[in-house]
Amino acid sequence: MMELPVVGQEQGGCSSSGCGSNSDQLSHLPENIRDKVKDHPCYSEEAHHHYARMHVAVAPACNIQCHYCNRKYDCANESRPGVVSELLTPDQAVKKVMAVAANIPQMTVLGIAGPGDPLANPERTFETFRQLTEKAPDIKLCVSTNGLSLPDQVEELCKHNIDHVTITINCVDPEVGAKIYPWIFWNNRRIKGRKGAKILIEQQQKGLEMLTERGILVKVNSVMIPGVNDEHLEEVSKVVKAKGAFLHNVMPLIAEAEHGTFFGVMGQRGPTHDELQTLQDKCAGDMNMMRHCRQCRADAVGMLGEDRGDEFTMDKVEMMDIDYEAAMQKRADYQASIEATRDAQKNNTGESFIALSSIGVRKKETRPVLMAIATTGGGVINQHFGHAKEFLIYEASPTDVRFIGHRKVDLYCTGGDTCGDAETTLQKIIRTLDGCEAVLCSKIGYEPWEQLEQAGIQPNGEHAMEPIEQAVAAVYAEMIENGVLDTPKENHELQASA
Ligand code: CLF
Ligand code: SF4
Repeated sequence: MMELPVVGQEQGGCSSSGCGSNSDQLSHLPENIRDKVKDHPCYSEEAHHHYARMHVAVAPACNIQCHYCNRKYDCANESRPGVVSELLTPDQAVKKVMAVAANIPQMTVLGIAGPGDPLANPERTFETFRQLTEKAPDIKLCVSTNGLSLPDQVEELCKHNIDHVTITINCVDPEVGAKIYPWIFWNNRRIKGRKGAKILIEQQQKGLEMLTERGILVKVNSVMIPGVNDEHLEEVSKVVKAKGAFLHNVMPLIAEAEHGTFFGVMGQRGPTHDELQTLQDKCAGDMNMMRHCRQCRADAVGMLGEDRGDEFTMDKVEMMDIDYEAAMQKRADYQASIEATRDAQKNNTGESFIALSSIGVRKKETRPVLMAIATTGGGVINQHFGHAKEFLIYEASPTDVRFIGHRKVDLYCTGGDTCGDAETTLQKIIRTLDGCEAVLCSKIGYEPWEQLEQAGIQPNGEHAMEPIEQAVAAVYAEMIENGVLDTPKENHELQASA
């Protein structure tokens, strides 16, 4: 009997990025690299279920203009790069990091990502890193840049033991670049159009090479802009991979007129879920892909997908009385318990695949299924449907279960008297979950259950507290056994809505 692969043994772009599995996808990496990524919520998809990151907004200036950015715009409901609420000095930033470290023991990474470009503000950025290396050596340091001044800063980055650098590379062709970057500020001059884009691209590529030569892990972020660089990003992926980038994160453009960005005002659309996934899959042939990015604010705090920034405004931080010694012990204990959970989950993952593979051998041609998962973290299904602000999307097939992204939704259950609105909100959620055939959560009310079912999405609350991939595999096996997948998906939806 042919054995089907257990999750994580599949080959492909996601395997070493950590995308797609609770099993040990990092196992093939050399130990020194594995150590650098295993607790980093952005560099390892599996780690993002367990560990948190925070950003400190110490870098106000930027040396380029992107058509998707307006740094003057500041809205508490925003969730996109280049938006910030509270600019900090390096001293304030360090205080804030220590306060968060004491209160969120799973916070393992401190990133500087704005609100401008961290390397266009080298004094503020490196002073923050210098103090943190001294005061919080257990926290990994991370930086994200547009790359224009990167080659000049590589040695300084090395001095501060920074193992993770993100470069946003949207193109390797200046013609494409001229449509994204109206100007750059270079050698005290504003350089516009193609000429500016060419310099930016050269600096990005040079910086990438210098970092990888020095063993620093480079993640490349690319914003997918339909009609502008979408068809070009496969080429970008190939080029950056050839130069040693560790991970590629293709993110959707977020552009709304009210943001006041050029693209927003001009009505440039972002990609659909399907367009994004298709491009990520194409790039994955050449590159490890990140698919769990939440396009964080420059002052984000907490697990990816949650923002606890309001708990740590500077006025609140100043009032906190923290016993750092006790806090550091608490961090160590908490992280040890996370590791025990992760180990247990890795050991468990294979079990459901034994069941799945015995069915899959018979039904090798069975179509894949998308499932939406409600979780607050920990790698398990532990959230009430009505409390979910986002759903993780997994694809189950006869050969594996893989994470493919997340979808944000409005909260269905807001409590109080707002339930009059619930029907509309529920309809929006159902639209957002388009393409999914099951939703797995810890609990769900009668009304949403009924409406989801009518829309062809089967609610399932039977796998509460189970590891996500194990549960997805089990539900997929049940669907095969019950003949649900014998009906083509389209017909199934038609029947459901009839
Ligand atoms: Fe921050 Fe970026 Fe470091 Fe992560 S975020 S500087 S690598 S610690 Fe992560 Fe946020 Fe996506 Fe960035 S989810 S926007 S990829
Ligand atoms: Fe905005 Fe960042 Fe672009 Fe600068 S590099 S314009 S801060 S998105």
